[in-house]
Amino acid sequence: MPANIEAIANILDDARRERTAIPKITIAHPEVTIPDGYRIQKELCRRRIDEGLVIVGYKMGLTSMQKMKQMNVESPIYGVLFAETQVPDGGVVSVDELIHPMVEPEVAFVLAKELRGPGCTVEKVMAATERLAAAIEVIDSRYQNYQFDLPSVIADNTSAGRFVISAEGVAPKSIDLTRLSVTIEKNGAAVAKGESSAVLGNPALSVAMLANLLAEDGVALPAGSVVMSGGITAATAVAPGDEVVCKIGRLGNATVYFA
Ligand code: OOG
Ligand code: MG
Repeated sequence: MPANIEAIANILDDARRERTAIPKITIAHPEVTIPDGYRIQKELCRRRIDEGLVIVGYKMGLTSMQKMKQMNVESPIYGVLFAETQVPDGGVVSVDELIHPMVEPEVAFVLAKELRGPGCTVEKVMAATERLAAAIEVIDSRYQNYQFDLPSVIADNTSAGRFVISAEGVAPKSIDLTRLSVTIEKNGAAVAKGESSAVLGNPALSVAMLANLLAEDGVALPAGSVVMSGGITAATAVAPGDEVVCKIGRLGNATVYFA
C-alpha cells in the first residue's frame, strides 16, 4: 500500500501546532520509505510556503558519528530552513513555542554563488561561499523522546526548530575547516566539545553532499542560501533561563537565550 502523504503530513502538522510529541510515524505507517519521508517533508514545506514563509536555505543532519550514535540513525539527511525560524545572534527563543528543544553547534555557510550538483565538491563549495559562521541549531523533534528512524525524521523536516548564525563570520579564504575547535557552553559551562572535522571530515563536504542530493530533484542552492552543515557534537537539552554560546575556532561565537 503506498503511503498516504497528505494524511501523514496532517499528523506532523498537528504535532507542531499543538506542541505535542507523537510516536514516530512508521509505527502506524510502516510502509513509509525514505523517498516517502522526503515527499511528506515537501508537502509540509509547500503548506508553510502557502502560509507565507520563505525558504532561506537548507540544513544537513546526522553528518557526525556523535549525532548518528545519539539518534541511533545511520546516514545524513536534509531539511529546509525558513527565514522566519532564524533567530538573530544574541536573540531569544521562547521555549513554549517548541516541544523539547535541544541545541547543537554547527558551521553555517552563506553562499555568494549558486551551487548545483551533481559533481559538487569541497573545492566548489569553498569557491561559492561568501561567509562561514559559528551557528547554533535549536532542534525540536515532533517525536516522543527523539525516537525516530530515517523516514520519520526526514518527514519531520529533520527536527528543524530554530537556528542562530553568528553576526560576525569570516571569508572562506585561509580557513582550514578540518581543524577548528568547537565548544558549546550552557550558562557559562562547556556542555560539549569537538572538532569541525567531526562532520564528514570537513563540513564543506556536507554542503557538497547536499547540493548533490538536491540535484536528484533538479534543485540547486541559490546564491544567498544559508546552509547548516550538521551538528558537530551530540545535542544538549535546554530550558527557560538558559544562555547558550557556540564557539568555533576563528569563525567566532553565536549566542542564544531561552525564555
Ligand atoms: C535530527 C536532526 C539532526 C544534525 O545536525 O545532525 C541534525 C535530530 O537529531 O533530531 O539537525
Ligand atoms: Mg542540526
